[in-house]
Amino acid sequence: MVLSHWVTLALIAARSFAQGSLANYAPSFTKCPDTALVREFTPASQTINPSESKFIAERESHVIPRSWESWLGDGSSIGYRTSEFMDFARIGIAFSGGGLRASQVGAGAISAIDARNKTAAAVGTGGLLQVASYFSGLSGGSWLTAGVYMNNFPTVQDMVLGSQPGWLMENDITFPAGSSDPLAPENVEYFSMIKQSIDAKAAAGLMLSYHFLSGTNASNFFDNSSHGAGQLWSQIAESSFFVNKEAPFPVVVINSNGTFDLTTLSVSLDLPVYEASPFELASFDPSISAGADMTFIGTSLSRGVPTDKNSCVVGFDQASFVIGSSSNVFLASQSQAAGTAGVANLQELLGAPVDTENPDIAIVSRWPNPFFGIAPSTFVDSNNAELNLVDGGFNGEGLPLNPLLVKARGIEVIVAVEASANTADNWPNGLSFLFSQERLSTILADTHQQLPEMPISSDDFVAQGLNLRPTFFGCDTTDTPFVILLPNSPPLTGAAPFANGPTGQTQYEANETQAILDQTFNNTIGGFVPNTNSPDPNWPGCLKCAAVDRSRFKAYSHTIERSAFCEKCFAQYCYNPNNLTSAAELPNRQLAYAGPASNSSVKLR
Ligand SMILES: *[C@@H]1O[C@H](CO)[C@@H](O)[C@H](O)[C@H]1NC(C)=O
Ligand SMILES: *[C@@H]1O[C@H](CO)[C@@H](O)[C@H](O)[C@H]1NC(C)=O
Ligand SMILES: *[C@@H]1O[C@H](CO)[C@@H](O)[C@H](O)[C@H]1NC(C)=O
Ligand SMILES: *[C@@H]1O[C@H](CO)[C@@H](O)[C@H](O)[C@H]1NC(C)=O
Ligand SMILES: *[C@@H]1O[C@H](CO)[C@@H](O)[C@H](O)[C@H]1NC(C)=O
Ligand SMILES: *[C@@H]1O[C@H](CO)[C@@H](O)[C@H](O)[C@H]1NC(C)=O
Ligand SMILES: *[C@@H]1O[C@H](CO)[C@@H](O)[C@H](O)[C@H]1NC(C)=O
Ligand SMILES: CC(=O)N[C@H]1CO[C@H](CO)[C@@H](O)[C@@H]1O
Repeated sequence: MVLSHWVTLALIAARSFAQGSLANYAPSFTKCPDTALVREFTPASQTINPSESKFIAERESHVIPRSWESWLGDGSSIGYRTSEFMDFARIGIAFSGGGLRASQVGAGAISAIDARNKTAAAVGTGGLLQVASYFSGLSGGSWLTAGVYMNNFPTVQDMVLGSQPGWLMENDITFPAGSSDPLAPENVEYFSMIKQSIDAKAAAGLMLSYHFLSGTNASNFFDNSSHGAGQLWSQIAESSFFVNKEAPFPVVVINSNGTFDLTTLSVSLDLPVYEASPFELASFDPSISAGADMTFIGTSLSRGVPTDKNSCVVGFDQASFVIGSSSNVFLASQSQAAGTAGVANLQELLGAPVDTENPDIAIVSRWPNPFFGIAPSTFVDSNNAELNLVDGGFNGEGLPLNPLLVKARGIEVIVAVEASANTADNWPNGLSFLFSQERLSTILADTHQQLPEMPISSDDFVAQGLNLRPTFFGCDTTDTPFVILLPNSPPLTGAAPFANGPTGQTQYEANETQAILDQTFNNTIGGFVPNTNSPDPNWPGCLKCAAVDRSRFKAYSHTIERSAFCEKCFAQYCYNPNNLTSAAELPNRQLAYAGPASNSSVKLR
C-alpha cells in the first residue's frame, strides 16, 4: 500500500533529518470533514466543482473586464467598439508536454501574452494571459504550471532565470552535479536526499521540486533543506494571487495506467483521463463523472465515504507528486536502460524496482483510488484500491485539451501552445489534435465540446506550414470553440533555432534557456508575413481579433459584423479548407536544432 511507504519514509526522514526537510513529504491523518469528499454527476448533469465555479464567476466579473479594457482599449484599433461586448467569451490556454523544451517554450509564450512584460504590452500581444479564465498543462507543461502557480504567479523572467523560484536548468534533472557519473560526490549527496523517497515515481517528483517549486537556489541545491517538500497542490487555493483571482484557473492532466505500449509510448485512448485542479482530482470522462476533494486526496474511500471517519489523509497532494504523476521522468525503454549507466543504475540507487518484465513500473504513480466503488459498471478501476496514473500525454494527446473542452466549463476560445516533438527535428505536426479529435468524437461525444475542423493528417498539417506559424481554427463555425494555435516553430527571421531541443534533454545552460525564451517570445509577438522573414505589424491586432471573435458573435444577437481589419487578419491566419496555405510561403526557416548535442538516456514527455 502506498500509505505504508509514506509512513516508512516519514520514519526514515525523522531519523536522518531532525527538522522540517523531507519529513514534510509525509502525509498525516486527521478527522474527516463533514463535507462530502467525492462528488458524482452524470454526463447529462455534468457540473464543475462549486469552488471552481465561484472562482471563475468572480474572476470574470471583477478582474477580467478590467483586463479586457486595458488590453483592447475601446477596440477602435481593430475596428470594434468593445463596449458593445457585454459578455466576453471565456478563454482557456493549454500548454503541451515535451519535457523541459515544452516548459521553456511555454514560458516564452507566456511572456509574449503577459501584460506585465512591457515589450509584449507595447506591441499588443501582452494582455491575452490576463483575460484568460483557464490554464491547463500536462507533463512538461505541468512543470510550467507548477512554476507559475506554486510561486505566486511570477513573471517569466523571474520564474525561469531569476529567483521565483529560478528553474536552475543548468543543473541536470537527473545528475545535477554536471557529471553523469552517479558516484560523483555531489550526485551522491543529491541521491542521498532523493533516496528518502518511496519509489522512482515520487522521486521524479522530488527531482522536479528542486527546479519548479520554491526553496532551492544555486547555493543550497545540494544541501539537506526541504527543496519543496510540504508544498501542496491544494495550497494554490490559499495563495494571495489566487484568492484575488489574478491568474487563470489551473488544471493539470494525468492519464490512466492501462496497457502501456513501449514501442509507441502510449496508452489506449479509451482509458480514463484525469485532471488535478487545486480543488479536486476529477475525471469528466462519461465512465467516471466524478471529482474527489484534493485536500483529502490519499484518504481511503469507498463509494466516496471514508473507510474510517477519524482517519482522513492530508498532505498527500505534494505539488511535486502531482506534476511527477503528469510526467514520466524515468521512463526509459528497455533498450535504453539496458546498455547505459543512466536509468537502470539510477533506479537501483533509488531503491526502485527495475522490472524487465514490466518496464512501465517506474512510470506509474500510485494514488489511493478516491473513486473506489464508483460507477462499477463503467469505470475500469472501480474495483482497484489504487489508481495507477501515468504521464498526461501518454495516450497521444500531447495538448491538455480535455479539461478545456468539458461542456460544463463552457470555454469558447482555446489558445494551444504546442511544443510536442513530432518531426525528426522536434517540431509539432498536429498529431496531438488528431488524437484528441479521435477521443472527443467517440468516447467524449456527450461530455465534451468538439474541436473545429483541422487538416486530417499530420502530413497535411506540415505541408500547409501550420507548424511554422500561428493559425486560427473555427473561424467559420460557432459550433466549436475557436482555437488559436501557437506552435513551437523556428525563428521567423530564419535564425538558427534553440527551442527544439530533444524531449529527453535534462539540462540547459542559462544562455540557452534565455535563447529559447527570447526566440519563442519573438515568434509569439511576431506572426508572419507570407514569403518573407519579417514579423507582421498587424499580428498583435489579429491576435486580439481572434480572442474577441466569439464575444463579437454573441453580442447584440449576432448583429455585429467582423471588422474590415479583422477580416483581413482572418484571411491570412485562419485555416480555410477551401484555400489551403503552403509551407512554401514560409521561406528560409531553419529546422535543425542549433543547441549542443544531448546525450540523455532518459525520456521525458
Ligand atoms: C543539514 O546539514 C547541516 C550541515 O551539513 C547540519 O548541521 C544539519 O544538522 C543538517 N540538518 C538536518 C535537518 O539534518
Ligand atoms: C519580456 O519577455 C522576454 C522573454 O522572456 C524577456 O527576454 C524580456 O526581458 C521581457 N521584457 C520585459 C520588458 O519584461
Ligand atoms: C538560497 O535559499 C536559502 C534558503 O531559502 C537562502 O537562505 C539563501 O539566502 C539563498 N541564497 C541565495 C544566493 O539566494
Ligand atoms: C552559451 O554560452 C556558450 C559558452 O559561452 C556558447 O558556446 C554558446 O554558443 C552559448 N549559447 C547560446 C545559445 O548563446
Ligand atoms: C528578438 O527580437 C529583437 C527585436 O527585433 C532582437 O533584437 C533580438 O535579437 C531577438 N532575439 C532573438 C533571440 O531572436
Ligand atoms: C487565399 O488565402 C490567401 C492567404 O493565404 C489570400 O491572400 C487569398 O486572398 C485567399 N483567396 C481566397 C479566394 O480567399
Ligand atoms: C554519449 O554517450 C556515449 C556513451 O556514454 C558516448 O560514447 C558518447 O561519446 C556521448 N556523446 C556525446 C555527444 O556526449
Ligand atoms: C485500466 C487498467 O489497466 N488498470 C490497471 C491499473 O493498475 C491496476 C493495479 O496494478 C490494475 O489492476 C488495473 O487493471
